[in-house]
Amino acid sequence: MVNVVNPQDGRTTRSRDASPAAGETSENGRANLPAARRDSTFLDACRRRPVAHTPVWFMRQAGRSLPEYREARGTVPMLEACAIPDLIVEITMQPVRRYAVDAAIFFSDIVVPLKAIGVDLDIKPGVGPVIADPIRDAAGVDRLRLLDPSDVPYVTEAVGALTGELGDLPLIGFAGGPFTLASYLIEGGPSKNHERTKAMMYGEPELWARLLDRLADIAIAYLKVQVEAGARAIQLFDSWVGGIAPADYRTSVLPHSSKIFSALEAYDVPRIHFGVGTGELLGLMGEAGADVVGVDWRVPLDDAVHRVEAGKALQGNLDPALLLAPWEITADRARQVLDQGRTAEGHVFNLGHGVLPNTDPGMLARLADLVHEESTGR
Ligand code: 1CP
Repeated sequence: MVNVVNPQDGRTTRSRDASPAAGETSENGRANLPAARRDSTFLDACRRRPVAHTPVWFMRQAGRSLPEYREARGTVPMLEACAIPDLIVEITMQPVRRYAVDAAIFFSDIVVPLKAIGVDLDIKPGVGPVIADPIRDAAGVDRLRLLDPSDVPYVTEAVGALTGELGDLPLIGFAGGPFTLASYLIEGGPSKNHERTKAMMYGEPELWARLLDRLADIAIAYLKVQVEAGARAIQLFDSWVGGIAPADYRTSVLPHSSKIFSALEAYDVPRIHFGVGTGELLGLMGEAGADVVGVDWRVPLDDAVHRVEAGKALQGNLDPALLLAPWEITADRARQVLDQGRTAEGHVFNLGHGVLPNTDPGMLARLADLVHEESTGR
């Protein structure tokens, strides 16, 4: 990969070059080091090391708002697309070609490992994951078997191919957090209040713990597949866990998230943890074992710093809806996020949640450039 400056607008994009093969020496004289030893501002910021500029990537940068995504997907159903290595590679690469992002996120979905172990589910367009036979009792929990790497050969293949395509740019692997996956499985689909989920958490704590423990084991196996195939960071998306109180998080979720982060510790890849509306949980999410705590747009980063224990980097947190406002407003708010991020031991710029489907990709391109320009040398 090389950075190419467009003479018309001065923006930097990446282009695929003939990257040197393993063992050869690259243009800048550096030996073509094994992935784990190459430079990356993203990995450095996650590890709270000094960086030349603030790294940036966008949650849900792949898919959603890109016309070339819709073209590549065509009529292929989402879950089928997630099992076709060439398509996964293409869609993962699309935002990397457009934006000067410092990391790629693997194109998949949090329910892919559940589908792979035989859960009857679908991703319905405009809705999200829908489960045919929701889990409401011990028999349902027992039907969730563990994930074996041979269940997801397309993930291993796509991650492997991507690490070649991406060169120095790190690939982020991901999994769904235990509360969020439990919610889809118990409710049977997307839910506003997570009523049955919380009823099980409060009313049947042993069953709940068994379910979350099983989901943690599945997440561990799924994340290991991605890291062993070449992913250089992982993110645990517990998107909907912000719906519970800190005391319940501590007793009913944290032990399971902790299990996931501990199981990944030996791989020495940065572990990022994110959820929406988790202002009251940020400290606990760090305590669970994340190296980087993702912050949504509701809590300023200079406030989040005080909610999270020392020794953690922060990721976030521009409101994705700001990308629908005039550029100067977006730019001002992005500068604010950068300023607030400077109070953290490490800062990875991101949105406060995923890219909204109506976002103009041109705005994301400008935002990635602004983050680099405004943070260089500061
Ligand atoms: O950048 C990327 O888009 C990478 C791929 C990616 C990721 C990281 C997809 C593709 N999904 C996810 C994670 C994911 N999936 C999360 C966590 C992140 C977040 O909070 O946004 C969640 C909660 C899901 C579940 C899910 N899958 C939803 C949300 C439904 C709800 O409860 O509101 C939806 C709509 C999906 C479908 C889906 N996943 C991904 C895409 C591109 C789509 C749309 C499917 C389509 O185009 O038909």
